[in-house]
Amino acid sequence: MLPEAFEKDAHTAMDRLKEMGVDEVLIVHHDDADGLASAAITKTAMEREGYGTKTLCLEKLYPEVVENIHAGEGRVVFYCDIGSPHADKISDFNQGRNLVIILDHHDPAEATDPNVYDLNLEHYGFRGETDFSGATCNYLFARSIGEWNADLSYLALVGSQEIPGGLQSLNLWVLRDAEEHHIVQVKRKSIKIIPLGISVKQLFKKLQILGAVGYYQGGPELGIKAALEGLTPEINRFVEELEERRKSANRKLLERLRREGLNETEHIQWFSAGDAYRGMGAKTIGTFCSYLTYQRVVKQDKYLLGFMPLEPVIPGYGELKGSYLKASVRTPRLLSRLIDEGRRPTALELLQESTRGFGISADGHAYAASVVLPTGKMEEMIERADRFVSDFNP
Ligand SMILES: [Mn+2]
Repeated sequence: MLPEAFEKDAHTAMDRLKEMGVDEVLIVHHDDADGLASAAITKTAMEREGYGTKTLCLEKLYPEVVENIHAGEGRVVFYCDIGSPHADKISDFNQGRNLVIILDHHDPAEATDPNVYDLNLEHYGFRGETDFSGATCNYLFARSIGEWNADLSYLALVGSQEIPGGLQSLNLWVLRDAEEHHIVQVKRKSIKIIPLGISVKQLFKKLQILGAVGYYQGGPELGIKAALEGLTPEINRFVEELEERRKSANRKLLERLRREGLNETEHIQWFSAGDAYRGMGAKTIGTFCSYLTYQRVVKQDKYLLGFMPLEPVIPGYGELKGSYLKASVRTPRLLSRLIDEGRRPTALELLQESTRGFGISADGHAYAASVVLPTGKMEEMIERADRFVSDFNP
């Protein structure tokens, strides 16, 4: 069963949307497989209602972009697999001017504008870490519009692959829904998407690469298309190319770091990737840092920080006013143990504390986290991080 209160609110939001009298809706979405699957669902559901759609894929929710989106009036804006943690700021920028529907599973902040509908199922008693993905939230919204959207159910299952521990709660309901409508077939734990002839896992893996690595090369749009129509030989080739390019960038950067070593303070070891990942999405730095924690060049008792410059342009949006860096932090094994014992701050605490006042969208958990910061703030951040660990008294 769909949660009744959610279904009721989804209908209210949809009624409001119809009253807006717009021809087109804007779909802002995240860059990973869950975000692409989310966008594919809501795009299709809205087109079936007769609306044109425009998608905007964001790696992080930059305040200047949100401000720009909400400066206008009378628009309809969806936030898919992104937005809930910033529902308060979205409300501040929106000031009642536009209708906003958030379909997300990240920990929500309170929306204070009545025109901002946050339909995150965390508000209905479910957990976004275990029970549902962003794509599941988008699917349940589409499904509450009508049963004709049941053919999109597989996309919710694709997005849900990012949730550890398998399908449960709402995600399990979606699996049953998909089976009942003959959209998927479960065979020896593999879920096959009947209309596309591939498995949920296969599609998930390709979308992860298209969205994150291919971010600046039309990857997100191609990913949405692939999510709806299936993989073509061209798309498969493009995914392989992206993988190759990333591997070669990783290899070169590792060689450089082995040669030059990392920069160090008392508690921090850090490096700047320079233009190693130029033209690739910013997730690449995080993946590389994870890999690096197992290499000998890394000290086991210090936080590992990697920085990379962000491109000045957001595809489909335009130029950013500010100049930004992405920072990723990972904790090597020994340090992770100290964090577990409460003797060191978590990776997320370290980033939040060291970028307080200027960091954008810090997110993550105990051993891995990331944030965006203005380019000129890197040294201040490193200093503050080092001091925070020195002063840390549990
Ligand atoms: Mn997600």
